[in-house]
Amino acid sequence: MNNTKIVTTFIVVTSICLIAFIVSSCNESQSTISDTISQQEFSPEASELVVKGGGNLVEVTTGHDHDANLHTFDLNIDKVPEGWTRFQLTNATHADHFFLLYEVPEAAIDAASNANQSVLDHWYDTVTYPFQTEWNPYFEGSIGWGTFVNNLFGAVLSSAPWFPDAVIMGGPGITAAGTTSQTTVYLEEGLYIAECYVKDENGEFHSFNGMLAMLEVTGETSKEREPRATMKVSISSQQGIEHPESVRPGKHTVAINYEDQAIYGHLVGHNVQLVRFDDGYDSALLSELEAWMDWSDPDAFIDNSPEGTTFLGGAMEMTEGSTAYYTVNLKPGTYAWIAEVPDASEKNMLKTFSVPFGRNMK
Ligand SMILES: [Cu+2]
Repeated sequence: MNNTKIVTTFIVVTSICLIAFIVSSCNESQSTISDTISQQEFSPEASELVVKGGGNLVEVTTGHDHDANLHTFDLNIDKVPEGWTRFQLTNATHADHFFLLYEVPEAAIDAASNANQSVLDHWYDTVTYPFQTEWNPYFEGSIGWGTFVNNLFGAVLSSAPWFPDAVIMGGPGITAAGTTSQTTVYLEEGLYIAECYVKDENGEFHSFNGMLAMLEVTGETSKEREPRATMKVSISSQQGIEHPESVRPGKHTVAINYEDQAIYGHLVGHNVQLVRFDDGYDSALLSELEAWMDWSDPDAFIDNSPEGTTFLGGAMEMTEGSTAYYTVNLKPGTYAWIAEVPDASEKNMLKTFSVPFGRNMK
């Protein structure tokens, strides 16, 4: 992926989220004041990801303050040693969320210091806020897509010229309201920022409304070992998603390999998400799901995935050659691997499969 593509992708993503932060006004359909969901609302299937103690575990819990219109990431720690790092995302709100990690470039750290700001505040002011600001007129229908993209590039490359050098590092994929997911990635020493750019119904990205977090990775070495995969899934711009047809029920550690990376029509790259069909699927539901997966559509990527679908996590976008390990407990049923790209099925990036009852595998 060349720098231009990276810049474009990151600018869009980051800006979207940050912008959402500023323009804050709650929607009727959003969560209510007591916005954290009850324990009973957690999906038992998706929450049985028992994590043993020790190692590099970052526990991330989502929150939502209705009055302040704030979406939040609450991390149990803000500093971890270098190496394999497990992220457990517990979604305690009524909206779907993910946790996309970026490695912060040195130039951004210097720029924040020069501006006498924290890195997180500087990222918000120079990437997230301008992204939302440029997005708003497109969302409202007063400018076209091309104008939005030109405005966006002009704004972010001016305020955050280092943004193209922010490297996408994966992180837990879309995790439905009331579920938990776990994804492990390798992090080198440095500063990392995570965001979620699912939208509120008013077109504001969750990152704009507070869903940004920072994590420091120190020079110490983690004791966490590289996970051992029980299943492999790969994604590439040419072949789409490749996955095993037969999958046994039970706990899996899925090695998600990025054979390459690319920029699509929505300005960002491909990633790998697992979605469960609550009561099977038909072509209409697949179409609805596919349409929802395009953040650049003002009517899509809002609040929750279509009724009848539940996102169980996965791996957010990573650079070519990267691998994330995604842990999931698969109950019998029907599922799909899907990338967050426009027209995923045409790209071979919407792949259904089923998990049979018992152990009668082909
Ligand atoms: Cu979110």
